[in-house]
Amino acid sequence: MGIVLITGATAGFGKACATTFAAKGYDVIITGRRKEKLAELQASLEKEYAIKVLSLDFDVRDELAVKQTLENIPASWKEVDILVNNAGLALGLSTIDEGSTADWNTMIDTNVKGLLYVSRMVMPWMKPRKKGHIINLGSTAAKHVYAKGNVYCATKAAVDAISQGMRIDLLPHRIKVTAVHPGAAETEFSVVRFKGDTGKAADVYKGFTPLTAQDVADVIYYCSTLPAHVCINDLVITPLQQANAYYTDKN
Ligand code: NDP
Ligand code: 8X3
Repeated sequence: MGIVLITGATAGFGKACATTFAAKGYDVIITGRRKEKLAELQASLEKEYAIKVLSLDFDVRDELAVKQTLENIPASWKEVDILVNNAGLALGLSTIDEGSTADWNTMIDTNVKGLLYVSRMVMPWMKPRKKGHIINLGSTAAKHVYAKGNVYCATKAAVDAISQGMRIDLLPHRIKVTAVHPGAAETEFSVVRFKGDTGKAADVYKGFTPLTAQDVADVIYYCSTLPAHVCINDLVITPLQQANAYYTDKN
């Protein structure tokens, strides 16, 4: 089938994407910081499906680690057909005057710079092959800013803009770029945002049925199945009860 590289495959959307693409016969490159989660996922995918898995543990914020790790994978693994730029996070919810500069740096470095570092490495592998597909995880937060979401929303608006720029850059090379913008999905996202406070995280999803990681992975996979001349540029997916990033009809 081909090769898919998925960043942030240790949880949530990335893990569901790895499983979904593996089930369809793709070899998968799974990345993340948590080595034990990568090892578990690799073992289960290899057991379940007749595909190959390459696990790479690196922090997308670490430019040198991204470069050295990806540079050094075997040439056959560099024939990446689909890159899912998924690794990302929100940290905290606060007004800017009360915000944590450390949290801002982590979000900007991960969601924006990390995505760029990985793309910078993979795009030159795709260009000579005149084929490829880059799928970037934005968010409804890219489209509308919600109260106290300021910097996280800005990072996702940046992903939206970077996706548009990438599309222009890559059109001559016939490489597709799709930005997928999910609304509220129950993954580890809110536990990370609220720094381990599982009660606060669970409250986010009360009063409506959130998306699951699998819902989002199914949509990402669908985007990759279209004929060579068709590209979904920008796709927003929300739970039925969510109209946009700041309006959800709870109960
Ligand atoms: P999860 O917290 O469940 O998963 C996030 C993944 O990103 C993990 O695999 C984590 O791996 C990885 N990651 C985070 N920071 C880094 C880093 N510095 N280096 C490498 N990997 C990193 O979140 P989701 O699956 O929900 O989110 C995935 C993406 O979708 C994110 O970009 C998020 O912003 C976006 N999104 C999420 C929505 C939601 O409601 N859940 C809605 C819209 C968009 P590890 O910790 O092992 O490094
Ligand atoms: C994640 C969705 O609304 O929690 O991007 O910011 S939201």
